Amino acid sequence: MKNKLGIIGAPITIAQPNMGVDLGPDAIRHAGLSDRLKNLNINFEDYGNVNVPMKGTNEKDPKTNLKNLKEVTEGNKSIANTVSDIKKKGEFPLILGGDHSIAIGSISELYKHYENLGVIWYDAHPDLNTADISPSGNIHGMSLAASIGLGHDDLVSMNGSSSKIKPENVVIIGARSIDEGEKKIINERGIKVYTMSDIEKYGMEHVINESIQYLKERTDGVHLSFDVDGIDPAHTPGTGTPVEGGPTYRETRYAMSKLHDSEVLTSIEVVEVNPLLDDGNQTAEVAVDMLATLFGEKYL
Ligand code: B3U
Ligand code: MN
Ligand code: MN
Repeated sequence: MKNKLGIIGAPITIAQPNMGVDLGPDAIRHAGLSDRLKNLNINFEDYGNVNVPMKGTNEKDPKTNLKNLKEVTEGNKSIANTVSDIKKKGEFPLILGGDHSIAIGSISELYKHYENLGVIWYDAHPDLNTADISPSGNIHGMSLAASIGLGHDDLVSMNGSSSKIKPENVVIIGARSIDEGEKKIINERGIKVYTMSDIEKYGMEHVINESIQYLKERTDGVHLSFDVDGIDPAHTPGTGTPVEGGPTYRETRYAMSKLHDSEVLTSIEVVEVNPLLDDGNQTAEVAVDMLATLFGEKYL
């Protein structure tokens, strides 16, 4: 399947307000990622962390309504360049965040390698805000919007065209905190969303199978953008904006096992692990369980 993984840490933290999400990549490594991959006989190389600006402010720029636009843009360009190096080597990109703004950089490179890239956005939030409608000015809540061509030009046209992903090539799973402006974008652009209520109604088995089928029919590569706050915070408390009532550890792991079996994924990122907000390092440990499952680890 994947002949070799290229792993990078993408420790952007200033697209959200909490201290500590820059430690996410190392928390995930510390939770034993490399041993689990070795046990699966998966060939990989960890290239360490990308250098990104760490100093930001929690104030919105009154001109843009955004926080730290320049720094977040610069960090994401570096992430895009590193993802490009991994793709050039023919490796499967595995990107460890960092806050969810890193998807702007990763997708801005990944889309170039496919005719029609699809995205699975596993998250409590759809991250479809733009500068005009964002309640917070935090860019981590805008990364999916930027990837479908909506928002500030510096984010939207980063590293290439202004619309990287077609809205109909996106599937959001686990959403349960959707802002008013985001609802409008979902409806207007026809984005496929499985809310938490949908998961309760139809079950994860149905939701993940339908998502895989849907993307198989219309894309030639699928990026999984996995926000750990997608999972219920009972399992992943170490994250900046937890939302009660999410899919369980088991449901999520089941979905990851189905994604592994389907072989649709062509790149993965895991974001928003914040060990400073955690109880021990359990959120990174859960992230590693999910990654191991995505790469073929079996469990009962
Ligand atoms: N929708 C809110 C909150 C939020 C988005 N993403 C996260 N939190 N992690 C916003 O600020 O855009
Ligand atoms: Mn997110
Ligand atoms: Mn989220």
